[in-house]
Amino acid sequence: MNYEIVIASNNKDKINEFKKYFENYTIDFLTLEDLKLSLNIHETGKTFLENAMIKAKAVAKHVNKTIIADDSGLQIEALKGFPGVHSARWLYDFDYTHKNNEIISMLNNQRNRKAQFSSAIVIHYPHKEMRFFVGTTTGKITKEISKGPYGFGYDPIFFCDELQQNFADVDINDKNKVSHRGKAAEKLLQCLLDKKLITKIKKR
Ligand code: ITT
Repeated sequence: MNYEIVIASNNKDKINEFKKYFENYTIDFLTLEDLKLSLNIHETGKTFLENAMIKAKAVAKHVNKTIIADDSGLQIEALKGFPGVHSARWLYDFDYTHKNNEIISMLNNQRNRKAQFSSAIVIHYPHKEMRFFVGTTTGKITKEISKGPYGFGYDPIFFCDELQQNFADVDINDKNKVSHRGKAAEKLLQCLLDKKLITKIKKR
């Protein structure tokens, strides 16, 4: 029988990245939508880790299963780490084309375009034990929005150092190999394998 994990997220793109990352392992992912769970979670933490714990604990009040939560965001060096934990809530009523254009204009004439994406993943087991895993990936903020077909959020303005490509120009598998979420997920995967909660699916 597969191991059931609830993903404590309403972000469909994040959920897709998780499902893709673990597709060859014996996990059945359930989403909040699958569980018909609609929660208004206040992400009041000062760090990605605090917010990931807040999300996991909020869902754990309603579901007695293993839960994972991810809190993530973009940190821009010249803007002292902005938007950071505010990545989702900043200019909340505007779409990402607007937000990405806004960032490009905030960096107008700025030579330092260094940035990183960070992810903190928390796993919360039914017996309340929690473990966390973090990942970062570095890059540069581009001067134009990529028209590439992939990615979401701030991906179209992020040129990844490791891939030497914009995240909007690489598919989900390639992004997962180097991304903040992929690196945190790699540590989570190792933990689940070590605990023998999951195994790799043998291909015929
Ligand atoms: P949940 O809290 O329901 O998981 P969310 O989108 O609100 O969904 P966060 O609070 O973690 O998630 O906000 C992270 C935001 O940072 C997200 O909405 C994106 O705008 C951005 N972000 C995070 N990871 C990203 C990635 O891989 N590519 C592009 N943008 C990303």
